[in-house]
Amino acid sequence: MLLDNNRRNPSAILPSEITPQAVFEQRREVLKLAGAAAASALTGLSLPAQAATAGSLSFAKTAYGKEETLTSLQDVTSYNNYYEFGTGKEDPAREAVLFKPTPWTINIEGAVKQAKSISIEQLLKLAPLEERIYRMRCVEGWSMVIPWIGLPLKALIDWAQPTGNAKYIEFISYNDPRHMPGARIPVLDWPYIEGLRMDEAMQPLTLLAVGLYGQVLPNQNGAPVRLVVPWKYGFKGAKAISTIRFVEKMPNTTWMKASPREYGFYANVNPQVDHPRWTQSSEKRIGAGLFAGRVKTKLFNGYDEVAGLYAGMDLKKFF
Ligand SMILES: Nc1nc2c(c(=O)[nH]1)N[C@H]1C(S)=C(S)[C@@H](COP(=O)(O)O)O[C@H]1N2
Ligand SMILES: [Mo]
Repeated sequence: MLLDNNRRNPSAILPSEITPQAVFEQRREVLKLAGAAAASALTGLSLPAQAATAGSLSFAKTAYGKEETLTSLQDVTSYNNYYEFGTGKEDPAREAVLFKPTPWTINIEGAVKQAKSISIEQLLKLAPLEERIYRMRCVEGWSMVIPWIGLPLKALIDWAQPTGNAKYIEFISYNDPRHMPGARIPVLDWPYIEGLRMDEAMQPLTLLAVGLYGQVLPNQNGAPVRLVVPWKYGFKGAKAISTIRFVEKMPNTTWMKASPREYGFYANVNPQVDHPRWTQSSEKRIGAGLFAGRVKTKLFNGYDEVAGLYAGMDLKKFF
């Protein structure tokens, strides 16, 4: 059933159809987009030419994270976790080059007034786009600072009109082994599924990102739309979202299925609760240099405004 839904998002070129000429044409297209994005940096967001609302979209700068030192665009786009395109950090940048994230729709289903779908073009009209600089912390012990462009997830939730039975939201990433070499390998239980409690999803920090560094979201970072939840470990940020399902029960997420002892549903950044294989008390900033040393990790990644969501909860138990 999930796969049926996902077939509505076909990436245009099958691996078997790729000729050297096709590869060349695609690359040229990619470069053209990169050029257009660079030209409009800081003032506009260029959408892929194929999108219905081609051209430039503006986004507002915000105060979020303006004091932070950004991780370089090079590091943000070449050191990635995206197992659908391989388990190596450098795999996604290479393997996702031909992936076509347009046209795209997100299916909205489950506990909603009416199941429906929304195109990226419609999504972008739900709320003004904002640039927000967020600290990102991966459970593996490294971190980055990324200038995302996106809109609050709350805008989409309001549009979706969930019913009173909606207690959690499930995010299902696009999954098509024909276009995602890593998805042909059962390293995870595909498709990639993440989830949030409803109040976490409505929290103003929770973002649907469609861009970074003034550009359309690169494929390796989860084009065309991915979740960003800066007070949680990076794996909560499902990439290339194809379905959003409102549910009554806590979703069984991909990483919980893979290793429930290591990955909890909440996955809040917490220096007091170590992962069995990695300390969570400190982190390495990617690109900070060989001698920079480790940075102390903060509870909720320093986003103290979310503490109220977990008042009275034992964060060691609900990790
Ligand atoms: N669909 C999907 N989403 C995913 C992942 C993945 O493998 N598949 N990896 C997660 C992990 S572990 C991290 S740290 C972030 C990395 O995002 P970035 O590459 O944009 O920094 O994406 C998350 N989202
Ligand atoms: Mo991660």
